Amino acid sequence: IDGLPTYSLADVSKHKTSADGIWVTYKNGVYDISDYVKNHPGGNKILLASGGDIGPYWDMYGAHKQEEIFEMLEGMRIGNIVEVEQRKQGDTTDPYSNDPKRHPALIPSSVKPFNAEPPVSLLMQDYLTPNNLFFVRNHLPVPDVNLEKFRLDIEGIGASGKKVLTLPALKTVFKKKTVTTSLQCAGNRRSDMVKIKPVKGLNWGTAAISTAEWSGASLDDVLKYCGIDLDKVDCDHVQFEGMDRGPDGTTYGASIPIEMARMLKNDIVVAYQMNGVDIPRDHGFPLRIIIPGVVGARQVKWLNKIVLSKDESSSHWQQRDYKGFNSSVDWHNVDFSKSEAIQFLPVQSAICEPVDGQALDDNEEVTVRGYAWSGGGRGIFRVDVSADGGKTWITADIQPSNQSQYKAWAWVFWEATVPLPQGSSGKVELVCKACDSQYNVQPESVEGIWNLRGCLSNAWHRISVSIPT
Ligand code: MTE
Ligand code: MO
Repeated sequence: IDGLPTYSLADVSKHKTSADGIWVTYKNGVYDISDYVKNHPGGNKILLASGGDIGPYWDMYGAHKQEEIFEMLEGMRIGNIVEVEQRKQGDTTDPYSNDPKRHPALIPSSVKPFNAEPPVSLLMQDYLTPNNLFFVRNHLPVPDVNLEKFRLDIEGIGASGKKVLTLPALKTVFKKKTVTTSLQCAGNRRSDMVKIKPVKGLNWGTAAISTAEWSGASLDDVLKYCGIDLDKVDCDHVQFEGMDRGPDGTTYGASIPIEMARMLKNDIVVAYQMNGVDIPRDHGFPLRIIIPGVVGARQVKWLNKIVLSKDESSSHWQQRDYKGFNSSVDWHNVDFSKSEAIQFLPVQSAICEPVDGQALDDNEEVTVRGYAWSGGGRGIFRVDVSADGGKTWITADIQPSNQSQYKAWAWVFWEATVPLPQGSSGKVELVCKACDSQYNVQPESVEGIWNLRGCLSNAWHRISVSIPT
């Protein structure tokens, strides 16, 4: 190890492709993995770290695999890192300078505010998405919350003045409630809609969806403690407000109708934990509301206020965004007051393996894997997969997920081995579609559901792969 040349992280970052050589770092070692990658083609996850540190990816390998990879790496060591690179000092004029560090595997669709999805190749690695790979959807800078001063206010109808709860009170006064739910952005799979006609919105692929186990106090318990009975209170909406602020001082906010709050009351959680640890800053530290089966936009992060009201949240995101329209409505004739806010999401599924554009090495059959989920607690009854663009179908095996079909808050993973059409010219279209426990199905084409914001993009998912001829 001594006597090997030294490199800067900037040097390493220039080696990301087979043309330039593929380098990675681990601790203070620099490794040239080009030959390894050449000899192990196809879906190599180590490639995600090209030009950078494989440390953040380490957890993805099993314990014995880690040792194997470490030994293998040592054989490819070409040098050492010398400098401890100075972290850039925060620019105080940039409202985003205090945003947290993110996992390098996340694929940003925008950086300020930060929005990113995990690579599809990692989405199904774990049923519960690891916190640092969970998709991130921020509209504003991540607030820096002072825990000493942090309070949750509960006000409005039935609250007889303002009630205030501290974080320690939320953790000790109430029974800890845990729910496993998938969160999906209304814009997941928007990139399929963009292919038809441009839309306004982040160009999400198929991974603006993730799943976690959320723990906290149940909303029902918190309201009861404040003297409010969800079943009797004479209000029409429950509003949630976040601590993230725009330049004009307005905060992120959303609301759900009171009837939804009643229907879901045992499962709405004022959450302080995500997968067993404090919620990370990007996902709402220290508190967020979790409303199972509902669109991501209502699951307010950095929650510091709950208001019982006759009115919906007046926030931009409740009133002038996250609503559906038909495909003839565009920006010149849209009237947001004429459409209902998106709440429960429709049935969805997507193929994660193989990935779009992948070259398969078999021309007999292909094993296809993906996720499926529906809103409103509707489970997944069936997922179908086709290797001929939707003419013939095979029913996939759904991995058991230990939830009732009528109270299924989290996604399912599925898998199907499908024979490949013979005599095809080398390109094959793989398609999947899911059916939920109310026999709702995904629409066949995206044309009929196109809308100006590119929301609710849930047509049959189609990918194209090539097969050896
Ligand atoms: N809450 C606040 N306070 N600010 C936000 O920007 N984004 C919403 C929702 N809650 C948002 C928020 C949207 S649109 C989505 S899809 C989810 O958070 C994303 O949650 P995640 O970043 O934990 O994946
Ligand atoms: Mo979203």
